[in-house]
Amino acid sequence: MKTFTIIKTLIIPSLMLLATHRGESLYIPRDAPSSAPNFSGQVDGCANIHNTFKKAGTKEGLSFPFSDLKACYESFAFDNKRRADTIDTMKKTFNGFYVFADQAKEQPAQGFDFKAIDIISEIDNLSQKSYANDFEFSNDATNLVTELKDPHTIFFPICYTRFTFTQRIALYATASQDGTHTIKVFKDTIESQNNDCEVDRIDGVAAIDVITEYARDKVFVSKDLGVRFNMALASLALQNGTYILQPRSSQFTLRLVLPEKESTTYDLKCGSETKTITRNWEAVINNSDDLDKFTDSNSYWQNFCANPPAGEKVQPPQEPITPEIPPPIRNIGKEPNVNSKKDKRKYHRRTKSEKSHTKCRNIAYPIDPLTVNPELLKSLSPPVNINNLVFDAKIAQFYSLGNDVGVAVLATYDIGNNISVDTLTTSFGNLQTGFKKLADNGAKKLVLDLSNNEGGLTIISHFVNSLLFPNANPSLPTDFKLTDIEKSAILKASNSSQPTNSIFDFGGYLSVDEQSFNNTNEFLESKFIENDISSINGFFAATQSSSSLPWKSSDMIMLTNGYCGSACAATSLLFSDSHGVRSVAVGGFPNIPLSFSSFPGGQAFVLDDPLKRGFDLKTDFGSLGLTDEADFPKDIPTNTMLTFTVRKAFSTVNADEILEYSFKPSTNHIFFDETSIRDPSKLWSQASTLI
Ligand SMILES: *[C@@H]1O[C@H](CO)[C@@H](O)[C@H](O)[C@H]1NC(C)=O
Ligand SMILES: *[C@@H]1O[C@H](CO)[C@@H](O)[C@H](O)[C@H]1NC(C)=O
Ligand SMILES: *[C@@H]1O[C@H](CO)[C@@H](O)[C@H](O)[C@H]1NC(C)=O
Ligand SMILES: *[C@@H]1O[C@H](CO)[C@@H](O)[C@H](O)[C@H]1NC(C)=O
Ligand SMILES: *[C@@H]1O[C@H](CO)[C@@H](O)[C@H](O)[C@H]1NC(C)=O
Ligand SMILES: *[C@@H]1O[C@H](CO)[C@@H](O)[C@H](O)[C@H]1NC(C)=O
Ligand SMILES: CC(=O)N[C@H]1CO[C@H](CO)[C@@H](O)[C@@H]1O
Repeated sequence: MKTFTIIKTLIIPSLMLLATHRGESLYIPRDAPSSAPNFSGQVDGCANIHNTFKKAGTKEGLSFPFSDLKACYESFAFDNKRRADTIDTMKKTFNGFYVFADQAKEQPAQGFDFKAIDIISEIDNLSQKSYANDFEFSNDATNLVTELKDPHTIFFPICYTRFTFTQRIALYATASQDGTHTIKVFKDTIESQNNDCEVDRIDGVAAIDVITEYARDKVFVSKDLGVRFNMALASLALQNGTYILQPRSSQFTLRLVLPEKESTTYDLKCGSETKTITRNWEAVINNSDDLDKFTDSNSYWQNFCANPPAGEKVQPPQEPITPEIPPPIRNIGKEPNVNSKKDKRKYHRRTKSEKSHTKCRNIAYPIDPLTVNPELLKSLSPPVNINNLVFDAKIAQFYSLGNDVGVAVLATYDIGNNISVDTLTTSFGNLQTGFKKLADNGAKKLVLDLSNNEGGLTIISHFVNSLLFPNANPSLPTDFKLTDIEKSAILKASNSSQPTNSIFDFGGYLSVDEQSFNNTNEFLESKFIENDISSINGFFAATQSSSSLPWKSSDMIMLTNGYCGSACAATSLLFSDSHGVRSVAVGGFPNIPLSFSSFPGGQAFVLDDPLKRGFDLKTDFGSLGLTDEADFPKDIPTNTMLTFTVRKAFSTVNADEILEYSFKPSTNHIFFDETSIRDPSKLWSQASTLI
């Protein structure tokens, strides 16, 4: 039996935007419903929201005033016991499983910008403060975790994130090498004549300073402030074949967390004219079905904040979803020469003594980040028309620019929740076809656009690496934290006579030189990689096409806005470190180097998958019979998603270099202008001149 392991390192959830799937309820069952807190507000904002909805008689195009949302959120009484239980769970999760707790205490490497913190003692400090209501405490916990500037790691309250706040405007920045840096209007859906006006001041303060401070304090999608600055502003991303606003971009004017005040003034310069506009925050519900679920503060709490919500049956723990699937394609063709190192890699076969993993770990990440209120995003996106599409692979698109340049836009490594041999083989085949068509069209130079790729399946990342560099190891070495509780899981999983679906089962991994682990000690003492290489090489063997692409490192350049994360960061870091591929990053600050990728992590994991798809820490420990361990985190008393980086990735060139904490600037740096911010093909042309 062959191995087939899929690890999804997807990022997710930013606090920017996020929602439940329509019809599915997002909650975390626990043993008993928590009681509703007593209503403590003066005005029942939740009831006002309901009344606005009733009066309108429709769910379409509704928005609600900031003041009602604020009153609604602030209406839930603070509860000491709830705080104590939440803190206990956070501490156990971060102590036991968060792989970067030690690194987070160190001052940032030059080039990065974040506050060094001792996350455990900071969590402890939450118990010293006084809070006027539940929202204040929850917000403090959320903000504390975001200080790690690690989007794999979030404390995400479902209660306070059902609405998106918008000012119906999106901004961008132009810059030039001489140091000029200007904020402009990307799209104003209320007064379109403001588009491209310069934003001089925001609430009376220089606009650049306001956006920079917001990016420093509130945006957490990267340890590089320049990347956070980019994501505070508008950025278009290929989503299911169309360019629209990236759901985690534009964070200054599109927020999931309640803004601090009701309105903002913008002083604009439009040609020779100056004007001041004032914008109030409006709240738009993402899933309009949610409007049927509450009439006042009490029912809002019961349905969105309590754990579990009213009306939801407490579900018995489910068996993990583990479809039996064979490796994608059997090795065919000539027998490998097992003495050749290269062939060993290509045709690695499991011996009888190896643990057999024929199960696909079903690794649906809890939330699909792209299913967020698409209407709001579309309304803020200009139309994008790019010619010369050569092939559309959905997760990627391939374009030919005249003069010998091929462009591969690798938009995501996430193939959705239908992960099977068929869907993976299709994705592999499509990616291969796209690159081949570029080569067939005579592309001598290759621009790889990795902007806004938030990662997804590591196996797709490894496939892309193997496609372009067939003779090299496509994986980054990783390691767990190896705390006592993780060691107990590793021992328990390895002592099982059957392969388990636990992420702590060493059968799912190989040593860095691609050997199977024979016992727990070997595993505990080594770094390791995902055990997916034989599946990828099986695909190549079947299609007899592993080395037919024409490009060398020096024929390629990677283009990014720095927001190439997780499994995308893994690709870009291998290309750069191991193969010397150059990179051009766009945006950030003039004269300050900009990262070409962010949050390589390792692997994100979630304490308890709100959608119960069987891939979370609680299910994992449940299957090992270890949830009663004293150090295992109990359920959070409110409806909250807690995710954390559980594995760290290392450099392939410096064995002890932890990539998440290494600043890796791009080799070239360019900036947006009025055209290229709305037309990615302008950036492709610029990038191609650097090859
Ligand atoms: C809510 O009110 C009831 C009755 O007034 C009281 O017994 C209870 O302690 C209050 N609960 C909270 C959390 O304040
Ligand atoms: C946490 O609390 C301790 C003791 O009260 C205090 O010394 C420390 O400064 C606090 N840390 C922060 C970051 O607030
Ligand atoms: C993606 O676009 C296709 C049409 O191009 C559509 O049929 C499909 O439903 C879309 N998928 C998602 C997830 O939006
Ligand atoms: C999953 O993908 C397979 C293969 O493409 C397809 O046959 C099947 O219908 C898909 N299942 C769902 C639930 O979309
Ligand atoms: C391994 O399993 C056997 C029974 O299957 C049990 O007796 C032994 O204690 C287990 N060892 C560990 C380390 O859990
Ligand atoms: C497992 O044992 C085999 C045979 O002795 C050895 O070649 C291989 O290196 C071992 N695996 C690891 C990870 O050490
Ligand atoms: C995940 C989810 O519920 N998305 C919804 C957000 O809101 C839009 C429109 O309001 C829906 O179309 C999405 O399905």
